Parts: sequence; structure tokens; C-alpha cells
Amino acid sequence: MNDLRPTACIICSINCGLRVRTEGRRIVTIRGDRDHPTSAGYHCEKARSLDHYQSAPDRLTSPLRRRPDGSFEPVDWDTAITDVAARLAAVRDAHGGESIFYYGGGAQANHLGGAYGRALRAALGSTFTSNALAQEKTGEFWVDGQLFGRPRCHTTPDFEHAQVAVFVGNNPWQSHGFPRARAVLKDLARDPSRTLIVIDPRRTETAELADLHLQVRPGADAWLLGAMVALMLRDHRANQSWLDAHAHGLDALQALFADVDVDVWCAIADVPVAQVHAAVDAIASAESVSILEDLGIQQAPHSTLSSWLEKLLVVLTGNLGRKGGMNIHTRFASLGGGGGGRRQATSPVGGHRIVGGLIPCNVIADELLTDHPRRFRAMIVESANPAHSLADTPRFVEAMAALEFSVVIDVAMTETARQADYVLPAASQFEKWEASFFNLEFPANAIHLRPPLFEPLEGTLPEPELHTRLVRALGALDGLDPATLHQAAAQGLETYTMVFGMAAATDRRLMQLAPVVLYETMGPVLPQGARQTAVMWALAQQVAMTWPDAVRRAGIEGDGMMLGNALYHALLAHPSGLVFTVDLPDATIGRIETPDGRVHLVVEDLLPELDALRTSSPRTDDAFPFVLAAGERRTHTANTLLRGRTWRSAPGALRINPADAARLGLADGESARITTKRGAAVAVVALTDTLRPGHVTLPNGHGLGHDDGVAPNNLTSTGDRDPIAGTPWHKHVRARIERAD
Ligand SMILES: Nc1nc2c(c(=O)[nH]1)N[C@H]1C(S)=C(S)[C@@H](COP(=O)(O)OP(=O)(O)OC[C@H]3O[C@@H](n4cnc5c(=O)[nH]c(N)nc54)[C@H](O)[C@@H]3O)O[C@H]1N2
Ligand SMILES: Nc1nc2c(c(=O)[nH]1)N[C@H]1C(S)=C(S)[C@@H](COP(=O)(O)OP(=O)(O)OC[C@H]3O[C@@H](n4cnc5c(=O)[nH]c(N)nc54)[C@H](O)[C@@H]3O)O[C@H]1N2
Ligand code: SF4
Ligand SMILES: [Mo]
Repeated sequence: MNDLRPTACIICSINCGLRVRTEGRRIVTIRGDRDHPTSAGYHCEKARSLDHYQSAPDRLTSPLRRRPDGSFEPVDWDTAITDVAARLAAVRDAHGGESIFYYGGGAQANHLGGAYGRALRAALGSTFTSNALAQEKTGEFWVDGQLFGRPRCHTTPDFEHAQVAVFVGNNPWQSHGFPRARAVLKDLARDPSRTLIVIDPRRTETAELADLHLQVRPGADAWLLGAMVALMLRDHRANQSWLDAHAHGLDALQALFADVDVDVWCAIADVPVAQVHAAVDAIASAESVSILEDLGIQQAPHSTLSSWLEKLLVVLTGNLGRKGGMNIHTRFASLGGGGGGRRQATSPVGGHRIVGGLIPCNVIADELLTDHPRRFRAMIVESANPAHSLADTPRFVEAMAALEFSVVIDVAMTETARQADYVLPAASQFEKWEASFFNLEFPANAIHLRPPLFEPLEGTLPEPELHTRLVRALGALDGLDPATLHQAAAQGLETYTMVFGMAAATDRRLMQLAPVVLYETMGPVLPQGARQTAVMWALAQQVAMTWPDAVRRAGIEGDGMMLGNALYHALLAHPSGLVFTVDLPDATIGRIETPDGRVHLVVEDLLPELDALRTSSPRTDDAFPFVLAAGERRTHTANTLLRGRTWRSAPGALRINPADAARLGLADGESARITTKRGAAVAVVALTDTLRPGHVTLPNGHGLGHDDGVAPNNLTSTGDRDPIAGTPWHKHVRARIERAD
């Protein structure tokens, strides 16, 4: 009999704290952890499914090497590490480290592995990287950079205290996206003095709760949000005194929107003008407004433009740096690229813009399937499933085949692993120390360093060990003399801190390889056997150096590197999670990183696209009359994290409006053929009047081979992407629907 032990849910970015009981290698009892600083006991129904991750039948238990005939053979770890290091080194020696592309580094809750992966990239000189953020959030990050100075000036909502809450293109009832979502949504809906606004073409579970549901035409958000901005400016609803103090460019913005025909733009968006007025009125007169945008605009046409317009609603009303409004938060670590070398601004072959250090996901195949001399020649995929999650799966598979070498580090035999030259099996997130860097809260920001529940499954390695062995096999540690560091470690963390600080000041390599060096030298003496957390010490030092006062306000004491040490010890001492910074209300304004410290309202690069709205409307295509949202979050979706066979009780149906179904002669539960310019698939239909006519949806994360669902990216095209950030239009795939007989 063992007690309920603290851990976290790994299914979405909220990472609710859990208490679980295990039996053998299984997680059998799951409850919310009241001691978790942000979830406070909350969890949704998906958390109960965690054993479908931990005990999935396609868990890997041995390194696998591809044979010449295409099949895989199991090999021992020593062979695998030697082979993989040699093959990566061969590519580096022939074409340079920059030709080794790194994708992933952490799914919804496992970001420690990626931190060690940085040392591997440094050892190889691999500079180009990407991950799923580059197919959703990079447009938003870029806009943050334009408005507030740097892409890292990310703002977070405070729905708990907001008088008006606005959701643009997301369904937090299902997808969450902020802590305790369902509880907070219910509070908002219940309270007559607060207003819940939802902008979504579908009457989602969230929209059902809304005071105002703007049921926008799919892909027409830019017109709707543009009309809202225009109304706000025209009717003088902007917060003049706040803007005088904190912003720059109001006159220019006013000129840009002066001639917008609000009625016409609302008509294009197919939202009643009166409703748009009501929404603007609610936002402009509120004491506080928080807004969250997500895939509904981030993966639809005009996504970056829409992000800008959406953020203008916040800034124009002075809802930046206010309780209940939007704030710039601290972070434990960055999830963007960088690390292993200088930051390139564009991709090596196509010259595509890199935002936050990440190559746009939709151009990865183009950066590979070419004879350009700077094309990618090898790929390391860690904790990601791009052969399922990137647009145009067949093309990505073709791209992987064109590589000189590919290696996938994963817990399961995924769609991507099946394409690799080498597969390295990782211990699961419950079999090692883990943490998530989705630390997005304000004013109290939290991090949860989770102790393991199990020993690593036999045959697997935790990423810290795996990367360390690769770095060692590459010879990158040769010539570094770790004896002094070992000795210092034996004398305790304080001595180690000073000795490491001095050594790193003289040897740059020590910093670049720090995760692995720390794991090797400091790791063995860490309390609780927490060797894998060595990198957290370095990150704790960074946090303490960047925001010392905020760390001290969180109750952690000390100065300089001793504050970092104290923070690291506090992490270990709080297995249910820790508040690591507490900000003062005015922190946000101080974190604006433009040269003049003001918000820059006008984003020059978006003006041509804004201007084009005047003379265009959402594209239509008679050959493909439906708009397909390829990848909707539902109760039974969890990206591709849960691979247990019995998890899903319902098929991944194509949702369709009853009028459309009737016209096509389709009854509920019958099969439809979905055809796009890229591919075709068959799915069972589910009729629902929550969808507008002409709009259909398929769930994300389906089509894993063992389920009979549709893999959405067999239907998407890489060319359908945002002109600025390159983010895909997964929510806006032109499709034809027919009866499948
Ligand atoms: N259950 C579950 N939860 C998850 C996940 C999961 O797989 N399953 N995945 C997690 C991840 S990785 C992410 S990024 C988040 C994503 O979370 P969300 O963004 O909330 O997820 P989606 O359901 O993909 O899309 C959101 C909404 O966009 C709407 N939409 C479609 N087209 C348009 C449009 O043109 N305009 C507007 N305004 N809206 C549109 C859809 O109707 C849908 O309600 O969810 C996270 N949470
Ligand atoms: N058409 C369409 N495509 C989409 C979307 C959509 O809505 N529509 N959504 C997009 C979005 S928002 C996202 S976030 C992406 C998600 O897509 P990806 O980022 O590619 O990843 P996931 O499906 O979340 O899979 C994570 C992988 O990590 C592995 N893993 C889990 N734990 C560990 C571990 O401890 N170590 C290692 N090494 N591996 C581990 C899992 O087995 C899995 O293979 O999909 C995107 N693709
Ligand atoms: S909200 Fe997200 S992290 Fe929390 S229990 Fe649900 S799926 Fe897991
Ligand atoms: Mo995502």
C-alpha cells in the first residue's frame, strides 16, 4: 500500500497537480492535488486517462536501428549511442553542424529533456530548431515583439479577476489554456456584473456559457477584429490618458482605421453590427479585460494580423499591466530556440522568417527537399511527432526519407519514429524527474518539479542520461577537466556554485555544455537522488539573476548565486509545485522592451495585409465549398500523447451541420468522404447544429494506425500558411464532402 504521491497531468499546458496511487507500473488512482499552486485541486476528466500514456502498448523498450531492408532491429545502448554519435558527427563533418536540424524538445509537460538537448546541439554546432510553437504561437510572439519590443514579452490573461473575458478562436472548456478553466468560466457566466465574450464560428461548450457569442464566419476574424478596433477609435472609446503615458503611434493608428466601413466589415464577418457594438462597449467600459487567443485564429488565414488587432483591443483600453487585465510574466526557461549558437533571423534555404528561434513548421520539408547546399541533412526529433502533427504528412515523410540520418527520441513507436533511421527509447514522464516550462502566471508564477513515480522502464533511458552519453561519445567533453568540479561538488552546493561560476567565466564550452557538465559533476551529490534536476539549478540561477526581487517576494531568501541555490532547494522541497516569483502590479510596464519603453501601436509589416482587407473577403472555392477545421480539441483528444487502445470510446467523427448533411443525404453515423486539394479520407459523421452551415470539423490527434480516425494532416497543405509567421491554416482547409458509399 503506498500513499497518494504528487505528480502532474501531462495532457495539456496547464499541468494540473495530481496525487496518484500506483500499482506495479500502473497509475491506478488519480486525484487533484490541493497543494498545487495554480490548479489547487482542480483537474478535468482527461487526467484520469494517464495510464493510457504510461502503459501504452507501443511503449519502446530498446534502441532500434533501421536495417537496409527497411525493418528495425533492436540494439544495445552502447551500440546505439556509438552509432548515433558517429552518424551525426559524419553529417557535421561533411556539411557543418548547421545542417543538423533539431525538432521538438518537450511535449505538453516534459521540458527537462529539451534543456539537456541544448547541450547536444551545442556539441554538434546544430543551430536550427523548431517545435510545435512554430505552428501555433509564433505569429502571436512576433506581434508581442512588434508591440512590446521582444517576442518574449508575452502577456498572460487574468480571467479570475477580469470583469470582461474574451476568448478568440478557442474553446477553453475543452482545451483549457488557463488554470481551472471550467471553474473560472462558470464563475464568469454566473456573475451578472461580468461579461463573457466568445468569438468562434462554432457554438462551443464555452460559447454556450457566453453573454455574447460572436459566431464569426470561419477565417473572417480579421474583418471582425478590425471593425472592433475601428469602432473603438471612431467612438473615442480608447483610454487616452493611459495611451498618452504608455503608448506610441495613436494618431497613425487612428488614420489607418478612419475609413473602415464597420458595417461592411461586420457583414463580411457575418456578425450582427449590434453585437459588435455591444462587445466593444463591454470591453471599453470594463474595469478590466483579459483576452486569450488560440488556434481558431492562430491556425486560420490572417492569423498574425488577427493577433495584432486582438491585442490592440487590450492596449487601446489600457488593460495592460492591470489586475484582471493582461500582464507580462516571468518565466523559468524559454521554450523557443536559441542556445546552441548564434540566432539566425531566417531559414537557410528559403529565407523564411524565424520567430523566437523557431523555423516555421510549414517550411521544414521545403528546407530539406531541395539540392540547395545549405539544406538540412540530418534531423533529431525529441518528444514530438511531426510526421503526424505537421501539415502534409506524406510530404514530411518524404522529407525524412531524404535525410542522410534521422534519430527519434520518444517513449512510443510513433508515426515519426517509424520513419527514422534510429529510435532511442526514453523513460516516461512518470519514470524520471520532470518539469514543464509553461510557467505563464502573474503576479504569482509557479513551477512544478516532479519527482518520478517509477524507475525507468527496462531498456529506456531518461533524456539527461541519454544526451550526456551522446555528448560524451561525440568527444565534446574531452579536454574539459571535471576533477575540480567533482571535488567542489563533494564539498556542497555552495562551494560548487562558486567554483563553477569561476570556471565558466574562463571556459565558454562549460556554459554551452552546462546541462551535461552539471549532470556529470554536481548531479551525483544532489539530494533525493535528483541527478536529473541538475539543469534546474542552472535555470534557478538565471531566474534569480533576472528577477531577484520577485524571487524574494516568493519567500526565497538570499543574494546573488545563493538566491539561486535557495530557489533550487525550494524546488526540491516542494514536490507539489512552487511559486517562484511574485510580481508587483507595475512589473508589466517595466518589462516592455521597446527602446522608449512604450507600446508601439502600429505594426508596419502588417499594413499591406490590413489594407488588403478593404478590397477582399474570405476566399471561397466552388470545387471545395466547405471549410474544414482539421484538428478540433474534444474530450477524447490529447495530441498524440495517449496511445492506449481502449482510451477512446467514440470514433473521431466529422461534425457537420444538419442542413448540410441533409443536402448531402447523410444521416448521423453514416460515412462521408472528405476531399481536399491534398488528400482524401473517410469519416463517420456526427450532426450538430452548433456548427454554421458550410463548416465541418475533425478532431486532432486521431489516425494513429490503431484507431479508425482520420490523421488530419493527410488533408492539409504546407503552402496554406501565414505570410508573416508561416503558421499553418489547419483550421481553414477547403474541402468537399460527399456520401461515402
Ligand atoms: N482535450 C484536449 N485539450 C487540449 C489538447 C488536446 O489535444 N485535447 N491540446 C492542447 C493544445 S496543444 C493546444 S494548442 C490547445 C488548443 O486549444 P484550442 O485553440 O481551444 O483548440 P481547437 O479546438 O483546436 O480550436 C479552438 C476553436 O477555434 C474555433 N475556430 C475554428 N475556425 C475558426 C475561425 O476561423 N475563427 C475563430 N475565431 N475560431 C475558429 C473552433 O471552432 C474551436 O472551437 O488545446 C490544448 N488542450
Ligand atoms: N491538422 C492539425 N495539426 C496540428 C494541430 C491541429 O489542430 N490540426 N495542432 C498542432 C498543435 S497546437 C500542436 S501542440 C502539435 C502537437 O504535436 P507534437 O508537438 O508533434 O506532439 P504531440 O502529439 O504532443 O506528441 C508528443 C510526443 O512526445 C512523446 N513523449 C511523451 N513523453 C515523452 C518523454 O518523456 N520523452 C520523450 N522523448 N518523448 C515523449 C509522445 O510519445 C509523442 O510522440 O500538433 C499540431 N498539429
Ligand atoms: S486541464 Fe489539462 S493538465 Fe489539467 S487535468 Fe485537464 S488535461 Fe490535464
Ligand atoms: Mo498546441
